[in-house]
Formats: sequence, structure tokens, C-alpha cells
Amino acid sequence: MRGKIGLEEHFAVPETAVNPRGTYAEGTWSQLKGRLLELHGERLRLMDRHGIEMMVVSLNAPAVQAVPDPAAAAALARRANDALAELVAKRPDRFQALAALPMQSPDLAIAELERAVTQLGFKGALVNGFSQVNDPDNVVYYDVPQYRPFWAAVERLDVPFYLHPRSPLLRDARLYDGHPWLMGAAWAFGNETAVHALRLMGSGLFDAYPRLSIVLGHLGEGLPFGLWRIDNCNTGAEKTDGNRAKKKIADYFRANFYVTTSGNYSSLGLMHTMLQIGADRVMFSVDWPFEEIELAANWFDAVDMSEGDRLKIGRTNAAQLFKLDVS
Ligand code: GRE
Ligand code: ZN
Repeated sequence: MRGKIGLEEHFAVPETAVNPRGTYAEGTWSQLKGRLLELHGERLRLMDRHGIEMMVVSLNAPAVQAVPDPAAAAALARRANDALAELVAKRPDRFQALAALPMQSPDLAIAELERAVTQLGFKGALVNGFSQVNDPDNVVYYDVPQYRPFWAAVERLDVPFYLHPRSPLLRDARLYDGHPWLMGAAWAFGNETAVHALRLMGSGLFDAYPRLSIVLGHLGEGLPFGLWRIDNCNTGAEKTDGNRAKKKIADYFRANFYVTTSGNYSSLGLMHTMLQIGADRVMFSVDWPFEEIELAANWFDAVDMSEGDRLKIGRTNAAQLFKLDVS
């Protein structure tokens, strides 16, 4: 399929281009780093070759979320967003952008989101999970009350919020002790991000701000498979401990969430996700450069579905949700 749009496609500025906890071997990281730092060379050639018309680009992870000092986090987000705006301006027909945000401070996050959307023309925000705030050991999730003004601003600006993974702090990762292969994208990313999304839903956030649109990668971080059981365990007053939501979790997932195919090119997984939330809420993505454009595109172009659904998932859902200027 020509004209595909990718939504979880990363870049880095030199200061965020760091090998996450030394996850990658030197040679692999050196290639990833080169790919993160550029938009207009190899990346654009691969997009051309595999039918990707546009990437909506975001900063790599965890980047801003791992800078505990709020002022330093805000300064980094501004530098990264300004750098991305310049790169995108060279080929706005092929690249658009999502903002990095200093979530360490709701006020600073609101200011940067507003600046990115209204002055830089960014199409939304992408945030890498929880933020470390003030102390590197202090982690904050965005379901707590002090973030309500931030969510009000997201709703008012009418832009999607992409909740992207990061790994838990080692302190909080004892269940992975001795199994570092489970950290990162293989498992810990999805677990971390799914729980964060459930915290948002269970906090009643979407009762207060019903027009919010949250995007999850990796076919929804496992949530489409868990919806029935989550809601089954939350029926009956005695089981609703701490769940402040008015509706079922599946109701919010189908009303306020979108998922992308980033890094999860499973045909059965995609079918299940489409049946759970509908083809209007699923969108193509690669997760470049952590995954290969060729693999993602060849899979998506051939996966068994109607051509109407392929067009929606590959292109038109993204164009609509992110208000992209494509014909
Ligand atoms: C991602 O963005 O999905 C990602 C990282 C780091 C390692 C692997 C990965 O940010 O998929
Ligand atoms: Zn990613």
C-alpha cells in the first residue's frame, strides 16, 4: 500500500541519544544512534521504498521523563522540540511532529504543549511513561489530581496524547531480577504502559474529560486481550477497591483510546484488536529505528483484511485523528 502514515517513529538529539542502560551491543547501538539522529537520508529512502508517505516523529525514550529537575526537563523538551520543528520544516509533506513534554511539572507541561501545538504546529504529544520528579527515585504517574489541569489543556487543544513505554526503575523491577531479557520492549515496556493506562482509566479521568484521545503502541500493550477479565473482576461493589471510574474499563478503551501496530506485527494480534475496538481505532506504525520499516510494511501490506480497512488503518484514521494535511 502506498501512502501509509507512521505514528511512533523516533528521532533523538545528541544529548538524548544514549544507549538505554547499555541494552544494545556497541555495533547495534551505533547504527540505531545514526538512524535516530537523521530524518532526510536513509529514513526517507526506506519510506519511499516501502510506501510510507509520512512519519509523525517523536523524541526517543525515556529522554525528558528521566530528567528529575523540572526546569532542566523543560529546557530539554524545548531544545528537542525546536530541533524537531526545524527538521520537519524541511519536508513538511513527509514529516510532522509530536511534542516531548516536561511532565515533571503540570504547569511546565501545559506551557510546552501549548507552545508546540500553537507555535511549532505539532500534532500532539508523546510522553514516555512516568516521570522522575525532583529525586531520581520519585516516580509520578499522571492519574494523580495535580495533572487534571494538564489533561484539561490536552482536551482544550484537541490533540492526541501518545503514551509511550519506558522500563520501570530497577528499584521497582525485582520481578525481573536475573532475567534482563524481560526488561525493555520484550515485556516490561508493555506491562508498565498497560498499568499506566489502567491507572488513567480507573482514576475517572475520562469521566471528567470525555473528549481525550490516548494512543498506545504495540497493539495496545496487551490491553485488548485483558479487557474482559479486568471488567469481570471489577463487577460487584466489594471488588471495586480504588476504582473511581463510572463505566467499565472496556467502555473507556473503546471511546478514548487508539492503538498502533508499532513493533507488534502479529496478524492474529491485529485481528483480535480490530474485533475488540474496531478498525477505526487502529493505526499503522513501525517504531523506527527500533524496528525495521521493511518488516512492518511488508507485513501490513499483505495482512489479510479488506482493502477498506487497510486504507483506514494504514492512512486515513491517522490523518483524521492527528489532523494531518494530506490529500
Ligand atoms: C521503543 O521506542 O519502542 C524502544 C526504545 C528502546 C528500545 C527498544 C524499543 O525506546 O522498542
Ligand atoms: Zn517507540
